Amino acid sequence: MSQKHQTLGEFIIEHQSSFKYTSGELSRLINSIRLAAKVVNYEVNKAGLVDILGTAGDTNVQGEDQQKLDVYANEKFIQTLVNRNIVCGIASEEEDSFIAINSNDQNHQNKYIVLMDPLDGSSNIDVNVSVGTIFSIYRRVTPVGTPVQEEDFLQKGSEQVAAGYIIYGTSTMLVYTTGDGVNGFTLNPAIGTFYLSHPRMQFPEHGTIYSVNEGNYIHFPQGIKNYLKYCQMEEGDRPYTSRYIGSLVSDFHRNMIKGGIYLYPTSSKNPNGKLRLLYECNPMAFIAEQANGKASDGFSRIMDITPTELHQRVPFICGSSAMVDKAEDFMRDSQSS
Ligand code: P6P
Repeated sequence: MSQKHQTLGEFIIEHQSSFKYTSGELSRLINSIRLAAKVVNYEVNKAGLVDILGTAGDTNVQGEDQQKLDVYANEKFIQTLVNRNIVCGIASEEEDSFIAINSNDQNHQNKYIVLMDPLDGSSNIDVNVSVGTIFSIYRRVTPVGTPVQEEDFLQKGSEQVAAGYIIYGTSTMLVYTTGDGVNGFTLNPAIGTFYLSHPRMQFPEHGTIYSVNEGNYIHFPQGIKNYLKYCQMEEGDRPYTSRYIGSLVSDFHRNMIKGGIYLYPTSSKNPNGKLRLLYECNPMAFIAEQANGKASDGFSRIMDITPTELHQRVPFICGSSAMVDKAEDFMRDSQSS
């Protein structure tokens, strides 16, 4: 089949044989994420037209104001995954603890769990800037047919079987990997179908864009300060361009296409960084590595970190491999000096 007109559904069927596990269930899981993405996309795209803007009057476990669309997206993804009886557990940025599904049903043979940030960058909603959904999929490690346990969710990122994001931007795209490269699908809203628009996405090994909230500069570790000064120095292909949207999915997506690096370091305000390991950093790291990029905490591979808690935060440096290597060099040099 001609790749350029392939739909997401056709792609999933054509490639499920390349997935090392029994892929029927995973295919159904990706399809259910596709459905939820279309439902959320519809609301995100009309957010300015109905009274769905503003906060939901509550805060999540992160202590952040929950935007109504945060709550809506969280509910839609959970509802879709539960109703289609595909997973045995869900963890979400918007849920204090993980959700065990059908845990009292001994016949419950589902083996996949999903971790997600249902609407990342939601502070951008009210100002009409692109936001995204991030998801991460694992096989459970506790016995099938028993209620999921926290250890099912506290697996290293290297154990992920699939990861992806939906970016609700000038167009809506679903970008995901099952460990055999990264492919991007663009939604045709007129017919509600995702088409393969970006086959085998790859980070350029080097780029000239850096994405960081420079307002936190004085709070950064010295190694990060030194790297940013390196980016701004007049030499060779530098100074680089600074581009920061405040939405991880959007900055990551642009950097993967054009080449670049995203940094959310530790700071005195965020001593462990701000981004969450399980449902932001690990899925984006899996995608980055599958696209020949890199993802680090400044010293070591993100996907090698052994998680200790559901909402744990880590420093995050991700993007073109040569740029991540350079940032790590500055971090190591600063540590040894
Ligand atoms: P700051 C959104 O809240 C998010 O998790 C990422 O999507 C984004 O890159 C970052 O935080 C923005 O954080 O502190 O720069 O506003």
